[in-house]
Amino acid sequence: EEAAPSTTARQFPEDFVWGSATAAYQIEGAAGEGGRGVSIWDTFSRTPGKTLNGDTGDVADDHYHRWAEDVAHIKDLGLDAYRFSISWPRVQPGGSGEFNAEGIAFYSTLVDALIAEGIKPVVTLYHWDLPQELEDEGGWTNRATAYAFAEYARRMAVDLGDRIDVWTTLNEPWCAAYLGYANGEHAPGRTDPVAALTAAHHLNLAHGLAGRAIREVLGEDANISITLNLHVNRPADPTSELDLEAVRRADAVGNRIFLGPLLEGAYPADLLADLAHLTDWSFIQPGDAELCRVPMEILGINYYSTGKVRYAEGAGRVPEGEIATSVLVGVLDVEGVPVPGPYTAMGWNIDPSGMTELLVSLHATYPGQALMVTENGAAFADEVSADGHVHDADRVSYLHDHIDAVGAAIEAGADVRGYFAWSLLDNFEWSFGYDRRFGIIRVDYDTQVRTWKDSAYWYRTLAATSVLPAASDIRY
Ligand code: GBH
Repeated sequence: EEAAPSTTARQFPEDFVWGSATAAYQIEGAAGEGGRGVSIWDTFSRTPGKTLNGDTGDVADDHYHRWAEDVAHIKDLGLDAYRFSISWPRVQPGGSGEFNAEGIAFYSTLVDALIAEGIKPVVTLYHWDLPQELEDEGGWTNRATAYAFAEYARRMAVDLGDRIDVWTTLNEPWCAAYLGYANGEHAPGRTDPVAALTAAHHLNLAHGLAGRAIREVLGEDANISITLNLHVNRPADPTSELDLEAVRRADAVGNRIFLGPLLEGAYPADLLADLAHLTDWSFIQPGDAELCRVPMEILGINYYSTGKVRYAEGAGRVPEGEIATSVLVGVLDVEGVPVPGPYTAMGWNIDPSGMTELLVSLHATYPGQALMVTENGAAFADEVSADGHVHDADRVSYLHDHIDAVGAAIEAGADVRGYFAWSLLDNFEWSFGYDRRFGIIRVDYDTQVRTWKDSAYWYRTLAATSVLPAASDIRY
């Protein structure tokens, strides 16, 4: 499926949801305030050498104190929905036991303020900030963490109740498991492939248990969701059987390890076989895979770029005594190959056709499943011009072309309900700290002043009209 650049304008459905997204640790700051506990990202970012320039989320966008102004920006942008995450340690400092009324009140007030402005709250319960006390007990490698997560989710369903439009359990379990436990780039910074696979399973289980808990509290009215960063893996040589086999293996460990249990109630047999040299999978207990699946109203998709793999005899065989840090966790004879540009400031390639391909293929595999693009966006080397504006034409065209690709997927039959630009604000970009800016609104980290970039003005027009202009007709 090729998403050719549109030559005509594209009208999106009447009820299509236009939103923007953030995450708690990336924007809130106030790390030591309001009774918040310590998360693995506090620990990780405060450890020398883990983040660019030693940046931490201690202050971030100071959203904890400036939430009212931020809600006003969302309102002025005319967005239908706002996707944010709840910091688990802010509402339950130790990850189990006592809840923190002050933390819950913060989110309750935020939700009321959004609703008062007609903005739908789309909540993510876990965007990577695990309470440190749970990590001390093994984190996501510990099965008990999945059960603790379900109790936290249950409490949020009780306290925030029917005010929440979409309940997203987890953001990108791939990142939480593989970047956190296999390659060490994210908190908690572990490098152990079996730990990463164990974490992946416990995250799947956590979704299933939490989804059931929310359903028990709120009944059929609750919209349950999870957000996945699925990988569009292209073969280095599309005519090579071996490269296609490499794609199958990468797809199993990157995508189907989540899609299988979450949507089909079973782990793919080929995945279990591929990695049998590494693990006996005994952390998956009988009945678990079915437990991971709960009926989902929405499947959230975060899409940024595409990848390429090839068959490479010997790849993935790590010599005794060396540490395996590949995110192709345990996969043998497969290696990633460089993808042609253009690239964003993250070094990720810009390829809108992957968006269409992913949404259309999900629709083909899971025909009844409603989809939502819960993140898409780009970091570029933004600068403030002499006129005080940020003329981020590169971001406008990135957003335009990817939204166009979403439109192409809808045209091809995919049931895509909405699109959320990542991100509302420049923010703490994980191990890249404040060096990479994804916002449609610029944040001056000295003054905390928010300035709309051209992309924000452009996105406001789109949200107001639901008409995506032709590429040749972009104005702002
Ligand atoms: C999301 O992660 C996060 O949900 C969000 O918090 C974050 O700020 C945002 O994206 C921007 O990073 O390494 O060249 O193979 C996205 C994570 C991005 C990880 C694409 C895998 C593949 C590019 N993914 N990446 S490459």
